[in-house]
Amino acid sequence: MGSMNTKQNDPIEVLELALQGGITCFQFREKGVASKQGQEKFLFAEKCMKLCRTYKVPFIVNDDVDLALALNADGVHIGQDDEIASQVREKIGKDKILGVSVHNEEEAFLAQKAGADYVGVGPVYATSSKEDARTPAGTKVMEQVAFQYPYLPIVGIGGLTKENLAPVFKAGGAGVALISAIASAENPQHQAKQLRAKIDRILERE
Ligand code: TZP
Ligand code: MG
Repeated sequence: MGSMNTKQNDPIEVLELALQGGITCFQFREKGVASKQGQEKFLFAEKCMKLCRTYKVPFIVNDDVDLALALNADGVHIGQDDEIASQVREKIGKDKILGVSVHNEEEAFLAQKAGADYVGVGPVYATSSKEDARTPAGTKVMEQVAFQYPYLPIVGIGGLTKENLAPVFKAGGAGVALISAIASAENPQHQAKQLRAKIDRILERE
């Protein structure tokens, strides 16, 4: 769930506020030194998933394909260091969402060939939410991937806020993924609502 704001430290509360604010998809990221493991992780993920279901928002598990299957989550998101996308697609079947992080056209080629429903491209800007994040790459790769694979939805990620997300859509992005902009906001519900409104305005103008 990334870093949380200081006011609302309960991630379930933050998630509910974000859902009330209008987020359209949620990715469960429980990783790092102090992260929950085993049954504790399963129960936490299940709680998040049930909340997402209440709001009819897809619940996607990061990295952990077995957890996604055990929970019957809506999908899985994997990076280049995780299981190979084609194998994950085989494991989860055709009906679950498969997202793959890519950093160049070659990785995008392999991801779409493996049946990815969308690709994540980033970090667009600098971020402190991911310890092993690569050098910020702006939107250049996104533009290239959007040009090569016009029907492959691209989600921009990394350091995005409502003030700086417009270039992602200009570059052909279909959406944005954010952690700190929402989770560290004073008021996550209001923040999500403002993000939603900003994105709607950008898309209307296209
Ligand atoms: N992948 C690339 S950047 C990033 C991930 C998971 C972290 C994004 O977090 P934030 O707080 O929105 O910059
Ligand atoms: Mg990963």
